[in-house]
Amino acid sequence: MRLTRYFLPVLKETPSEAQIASHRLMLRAGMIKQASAGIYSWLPLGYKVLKRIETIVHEEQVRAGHIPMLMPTLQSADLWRESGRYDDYGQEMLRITDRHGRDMLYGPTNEELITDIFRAHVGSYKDLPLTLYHIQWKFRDEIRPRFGVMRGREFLMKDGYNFDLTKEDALHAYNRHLVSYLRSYERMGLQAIPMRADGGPIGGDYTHEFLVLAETGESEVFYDSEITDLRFGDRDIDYDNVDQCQSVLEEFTSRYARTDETHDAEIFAQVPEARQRVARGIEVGQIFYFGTKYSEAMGAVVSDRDGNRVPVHMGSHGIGVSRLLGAIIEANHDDNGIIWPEGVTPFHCGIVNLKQGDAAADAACDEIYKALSAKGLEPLYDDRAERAGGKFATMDLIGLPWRITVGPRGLANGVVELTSRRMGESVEMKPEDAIARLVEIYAPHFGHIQN
Ligand code: P5A
Repeated sequence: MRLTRYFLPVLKETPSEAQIASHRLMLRAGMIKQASAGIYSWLPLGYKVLKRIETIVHEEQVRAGHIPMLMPTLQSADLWRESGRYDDYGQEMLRITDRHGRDMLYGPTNEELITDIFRAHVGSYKDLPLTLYHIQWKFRDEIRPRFGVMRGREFLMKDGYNFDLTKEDALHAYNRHLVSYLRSYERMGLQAIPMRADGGPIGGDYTHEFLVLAETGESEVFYDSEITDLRFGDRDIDYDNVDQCQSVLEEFTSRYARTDETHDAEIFAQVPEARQRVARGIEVGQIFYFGTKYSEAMGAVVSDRDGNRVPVHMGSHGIGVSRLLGAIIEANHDDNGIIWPEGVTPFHCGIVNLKQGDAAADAACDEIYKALSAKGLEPLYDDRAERAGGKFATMDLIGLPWRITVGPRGLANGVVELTSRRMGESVEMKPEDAIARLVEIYAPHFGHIQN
């Protein structure tokens, strides 16, 4: 993409309404624009990152054997009356009446709708196990929407629902989700720690939240510092292997890690004092096992091996897709702007032309642009007739991890500069070497980029 043809409305001033870095930087980098309280338009740069995150989530869910689909945002109140949640959900639910006087609502979550789909089409244990998911907008009329996309009213969530014959099978589904979430967050360059939590309005007493440690996080968390040494890494996992998934769960949840909702001072005191940590975190996901809560209320039953009709065991599992942009920025920025992890960056590298209009510099930039594109990399070429300082400031603000700087003086020696946004280091090299280096860096993150 050439910057002169793109839509990147960066702001010079720091917006006064933004209290935390991620909100400030998303507004300044022209990623989002508030439409009304807690509701945002996703401008091209923000939309690009949102899609990157969605892609990672999709890939990891499909890898775990879960099936993508799409349910609507608007739901009928009748289903929620069946589960008993229509009254329970309170003012967080946005209620709408259609022209025929029917009660509708903008879905805050989809347990009822998916259970209705299940009961209409599945009647036998032979069709189980089944896990369906979608990535869809939700609405929760939060009393205090704040921090930009972090606590929105309209927000994008990946929500998945498992249906199993037995509690044992449903717990395997729970473990599968835990593993796939660990993989997903690491691909986004994040460490998200599973912590024992509370079921809230979703229900169930077996639930973990995934928290990214950050001073600006809304949740208070208590943990054993050893947990921060754990990495999922690139280990191979067989999602059908019950023991393997269970052992990952045990590895990642055996040390003390709880949110304030379930914190127990007595148990925490047993953690060696030097390893006790009290901090804040951003909740980027939550998984639940709630048994037959919805299947009993809504008649989602199957016949088991003996022909008995039994309610299915269920769980639901959510990732805060839009909130993740905020969480990633909170964990990856400096005074000059965002520093995207390679796995989610909107463009793979910036090209800065130090002397726009100089025939050799323009030609070299065009060539580098073409060569990068041919390898499947997406560059953002700053081809504006601006001073170098302004171009660098924009690149730093929008946070592309790598920048190629092209100028007449370097070209005279056959070199350009490759700069790491995170390390701040610049290395002079031949253009083809810079391109080869970027291919090497990005190939592990994007399957289509290869030498
Ligand atoms: C699990 C999937 C559920 O709703 N039902 C379907 C279950 N869980 S949850 O924990 O309430 O939400 C899942 C994730 O969504 C994100 N989230 C939000 N993101 C932005 N703004 C909000 N107001 C908001 N509320 C929830 C969180 O990341 C949460 O973990």
